[in-house]
Amino acid sequence: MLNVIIFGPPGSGKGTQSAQIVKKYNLIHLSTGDILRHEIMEKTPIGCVVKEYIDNGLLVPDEVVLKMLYHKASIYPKREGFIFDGFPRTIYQAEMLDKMLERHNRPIDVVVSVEVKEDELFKRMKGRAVDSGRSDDNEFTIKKRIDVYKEQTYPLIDFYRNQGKLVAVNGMDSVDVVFDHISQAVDFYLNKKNILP
Ligand code: B4P
Repeated sequence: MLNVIIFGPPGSGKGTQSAQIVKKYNLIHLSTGDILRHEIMEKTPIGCVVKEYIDNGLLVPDEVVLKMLYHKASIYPKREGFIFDGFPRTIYQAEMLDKMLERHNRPIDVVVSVEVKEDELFKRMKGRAVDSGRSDDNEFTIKKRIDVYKEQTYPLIDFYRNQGKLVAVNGMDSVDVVFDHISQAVDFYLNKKNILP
């Protein structure tokens, strides 16, 4: 069993890479961005609350995200491993995730940090805006999301480096090449820990 976090700034390709990682390692994909967008699309009470945060490029409050995440994670059988995509995004979320996983004796194995330069992030998200229909893919919100990332999410790099779980991969290459980098990093951890994929 394997628990992976895919980490990186907005537009770094977390969602894109997660789609391939889940297939190769047979993991459950938990994307807080996807879960939140689903709530908005369904116009649920939570969706109505979170829409304003997302449209303004802000993080949704920790308690809302944590409640949704716990609920989603509890649906799956205990033997499955997860890839956490876009979560955690604050130190508090990371601490709460560690606590939740400790209770089930299934800690995070590896945190893959996908590194992409800022001008490339803008380029990708503006490119995606053309057909994503995402209300947060516009110039003002993209800039805000990157600022929020630097302030609230980037500190997680040290949090996981101190746990000895962080591995950085170059996210500037093509989707397939980035996936190769990630696979090598995950396989290295699997071998080190003697875990079968
Ligand atoms: P997310 O859904 O996580 O959005 P993201 O960071 O932009 O996505 P990602 O990095 O996955 O980019 P993608 O693969 O699509 O979050 C959205 C919002 O939800 C947040 O701003 C926040 O408000 C809220 N939220 C989510 N989680 C939260 C949490 N835990 N706490 C609080 N709030 C939370 O890639 C982007 C583009 O690049 C795509 O068009 C893709 O095709 C392209 N691309 C990918 N890889 C490429 C490559 N190698 N080369 C060229 N293009 C590439």
